[in-house]
Amino acid sequence: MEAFEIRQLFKDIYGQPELLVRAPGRINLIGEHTDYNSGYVFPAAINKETYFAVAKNESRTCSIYSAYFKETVSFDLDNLQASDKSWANYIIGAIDQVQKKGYQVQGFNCVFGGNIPIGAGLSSSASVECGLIFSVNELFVLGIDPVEIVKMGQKAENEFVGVQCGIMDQFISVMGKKDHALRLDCRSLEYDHFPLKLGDYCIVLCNSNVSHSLATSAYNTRKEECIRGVQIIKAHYPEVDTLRDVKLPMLRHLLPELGEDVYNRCKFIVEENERVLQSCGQLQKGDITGFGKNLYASHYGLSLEYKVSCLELDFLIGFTIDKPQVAGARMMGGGFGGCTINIVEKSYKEEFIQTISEAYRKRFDISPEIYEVEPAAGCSKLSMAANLSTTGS
Ligand code: GAF
Repeated sequence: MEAFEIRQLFKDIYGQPELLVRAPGRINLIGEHTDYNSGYVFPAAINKETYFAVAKNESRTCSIYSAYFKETVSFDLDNLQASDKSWANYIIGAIDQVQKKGYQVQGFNCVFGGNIPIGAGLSSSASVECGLIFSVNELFVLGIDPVEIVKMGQKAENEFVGVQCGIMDQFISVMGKKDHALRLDCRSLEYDHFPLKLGDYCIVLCNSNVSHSLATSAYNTRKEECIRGVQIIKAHYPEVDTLRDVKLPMLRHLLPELGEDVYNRCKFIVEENERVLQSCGQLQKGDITGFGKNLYASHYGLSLEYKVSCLELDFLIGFTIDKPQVAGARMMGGGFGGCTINIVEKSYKEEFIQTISEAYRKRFDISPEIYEVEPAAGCSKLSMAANLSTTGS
């Protein structure tokens, strides 16, 4: 759904909205699973977004209609409880954080929905958490600064939803910049925007349309394995606080103590951090070939060492390998399903979409969805004017 449709739905259900907000999903160029290891990530906000229409209702109750799920949930601000509708916990968890930080919120009505495919690994959940906090911040003039919105969104997911995610998705949903990617140091939260200029190439996402049930539990397990790795390494190198501080030679001689699985997880993170830094330099120089090689190296690591890929994602990447018009590709996000990101020559795009779709359908009997995306701005207010066709500027 588009912004004007969300605004219309609000009018139909609740009357005139006071405010319209957009909150983008994201891609991640490179730097996977590094965020919760205090490392580097290189995401971009995209022109797939969730829209919020909101208005105060002069009560202590919030009524929220999700156009993604076609359901309404109401809750009492003085008695927040987890909902049995999982989508609602992203909203309730976000309000919970705002109140816990001492900000005064009153009752409001909200309709939200948009065009981020759910479960595709494009961070629809971060867009919902951050978009909602951004909306109440505007509606009640709370004065929450953008990085605080990011942290509250992440905490909502950690505490209310129960996914121990890092900060990347929320950070980019709030701090994204049109036509730019963002390199984030997840330890200091220092960041730089990089113009995302790919020359003759474009970004094509292939949604595997699978979402394996392992995703959440394996995500939390990977985080625990990294923590275990750091504990062992720190006993030998007290200066190490996170995997960000580790160099490969330190790891090698600890292999027997770490065990093969934890060693592989740590090795992947150390190398992935290095790849992020290299990739930023390569994109600045217009070295798409070098950048593409790093994407493939990232995928191999995610698949063979970090073990968060799956048959379907490996197939989609395997399909691209002998195609000279694809500079690089890899699975994107938490893993076990969702999208791959592909850097494809513009002139080959249509043929790529057709051939990869056919091959995937033939192999798995599933139709992939393909999206071409552009880097967009982070959360922002939209004008209430009648014509809401373009966003993300
Ligand atoms: C998910 C998480 F939400 C992020 O924090 C990040 O860890 C990502 O998986 C993997 O890089 O999107």
